[in-house]
Amino acid sequence: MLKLLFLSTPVGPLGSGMGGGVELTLLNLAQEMGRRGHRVKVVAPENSVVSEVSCQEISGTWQDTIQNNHRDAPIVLPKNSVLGNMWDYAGRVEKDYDLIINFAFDWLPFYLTPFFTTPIAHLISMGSTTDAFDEVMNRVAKQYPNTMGVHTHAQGQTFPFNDICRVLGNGLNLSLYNYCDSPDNCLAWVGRIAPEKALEDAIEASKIVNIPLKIFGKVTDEKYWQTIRQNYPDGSYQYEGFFNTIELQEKLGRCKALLMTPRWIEAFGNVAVEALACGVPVIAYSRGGPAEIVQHEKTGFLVEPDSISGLVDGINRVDTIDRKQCRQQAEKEYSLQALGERFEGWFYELVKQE
Ligand code: HBI
Repeated sequence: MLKLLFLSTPVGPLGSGMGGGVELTLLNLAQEMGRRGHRVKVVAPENSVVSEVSCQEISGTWQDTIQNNHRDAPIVLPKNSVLGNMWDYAGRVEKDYDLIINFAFDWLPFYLTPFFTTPIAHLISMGSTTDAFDEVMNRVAKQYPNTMGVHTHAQGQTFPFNDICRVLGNGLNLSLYNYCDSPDNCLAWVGRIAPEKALEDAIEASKIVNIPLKIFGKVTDEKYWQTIRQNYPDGSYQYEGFFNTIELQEKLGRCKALLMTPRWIEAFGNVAVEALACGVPVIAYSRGGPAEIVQHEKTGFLVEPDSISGLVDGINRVDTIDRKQCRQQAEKEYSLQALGERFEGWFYELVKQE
């Protein structure tokens, strides 16, 4: 039995959707490790919503999301940083734990790693973003090999230390997702509404095939969303809003396909697995995480990145996909049991090494 301390992302409370995929990963992992008999404590910004797992809420100023930064952006910490406060807490209690797992994609947890005695495992939730951040991750990777966890090879390859990354995939609580065999005539797009997700491409493709697009997710970049609304005034798309997992899967399952149009290297792409779990084929740019999840022509289509016509071809062929194959792939590779197996093995290696 391991005593595990999970340090959350500082961009907002767990359950708010600000943290995108990493919120889901943290909560799924905490519950699965609990099921496996380990003791888990989550440290997260105040007003986090965490069920079945004990959570230490920390006050302070949220961290700005890092993905809009230029490569030469300096490291920024706001006054009364919640990230700093979370790690102050970790420093006070580290002796009570066998392993600390960091879920923040931020400079500070890496910089602090050598000052902690309890080993720290880093689950890296994005691809390389700024030089100053890469520098500190690289130093930790060299000094503590095997502590840098990534979701996919594509994500690992964006870092200078990709040869010593631990590739862990990801996983979901599939019991929350119901298989749907007969969809309505609509397409889905799911994700944080922000420039790096290139929602405009999905809207363009849905207009060409004349199939309505349903958009699910949190608007995390208001200016970008206004631009979309101005550029595409007519109703070929419907913004459904941000839903919790139970509501999302019910609506997503009723779609003919999920369109994934990432402009950036998606570290993983939880939404691809959520769609597969509901029997929904995924039509994705062959880039980043989704390219390692979708089985081309079996559970969806991988198309040339940034090619609207590629998306259109995929949509026109989507009825050739057997939706049951999608659910089966999710069960085989992305269940919580499969996720727990991979992470538990990693954790024991790190605790033994110590
Ligand atoms: N930005 N500064 C910062 N820290 C994070 O942990 C972070 C982020 N942006 C996005 C994000 N995490 C999550 O959406 C990941 O799932 C990508």
